[in-house]
Amino acid sequence: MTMLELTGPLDPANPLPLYRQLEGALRRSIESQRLLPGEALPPERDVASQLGISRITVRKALDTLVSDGFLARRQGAGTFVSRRVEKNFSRLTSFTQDMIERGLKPHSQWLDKRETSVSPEDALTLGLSPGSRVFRFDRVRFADGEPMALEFATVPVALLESADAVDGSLYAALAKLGNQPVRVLQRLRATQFSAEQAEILGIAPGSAGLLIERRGFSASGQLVEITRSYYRGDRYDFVAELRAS
Ligand code: 16G
Repeated sequence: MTMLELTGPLDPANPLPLYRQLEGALRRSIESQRLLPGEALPPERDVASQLGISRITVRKALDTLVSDGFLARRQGAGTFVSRRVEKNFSRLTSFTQDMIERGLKPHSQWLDKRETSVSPEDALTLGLSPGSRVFRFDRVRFADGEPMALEFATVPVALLESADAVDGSLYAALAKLGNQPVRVLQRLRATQFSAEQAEILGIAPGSAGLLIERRGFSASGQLVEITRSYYRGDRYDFVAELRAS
């Protein structure tokens, strides 16, 4: 499909500036899935010549769509429609499940994986005595090779065979001993990624994200994880179905 077919002609007589018209037209194409996640846009100069507008106008429209998370630029490869993931808050799932259900391939990069003494704060929450042993699992979480989230989990040592029992999925490892969470409490907070976090995720410092602190309880009622997940705001939509009682 050519750009003109996709966006329709832009109108210089319209009081809306051309870059805003282009931005709106592309946004509508993405929302209506005429442009699909992962699809590449033509180079900026081609978009400009197909629509008879300047490259600066094209750049301005694309910049806004990139910062709003509709498009993503990849160094040397061009501009692509973002793969946004819908995270459903009415279901208890793991990152691995979320990605597999969407046909995306999950993988993790370890920042830290070790056995250590519980922090005084986590000891209170987990109901452990000071000095108790816990596993720390700090990871960057990827979908199809793209960093999506940073995750920091604390788990009492008694609930897993070893730290190395967690290779891909923490929940799969917990489930082996029947310790997977069946109920969770979550606290959500808006966050801005620090320079260090942003570098790990390959995004601009100060980008918006969502911090979710999850406390998971097993079938026996034991607290099995305290996990802080920092999800990229430009990759996630958070949805939940709620019913009036
Ligand atoms: C999700 C959970 C996190 C859990 C992880 C396990 C939220 C907000 N957080 O990211 O608490 O530790 O999944 O994923 O949903 P895994 O089984 O793939 O390691």
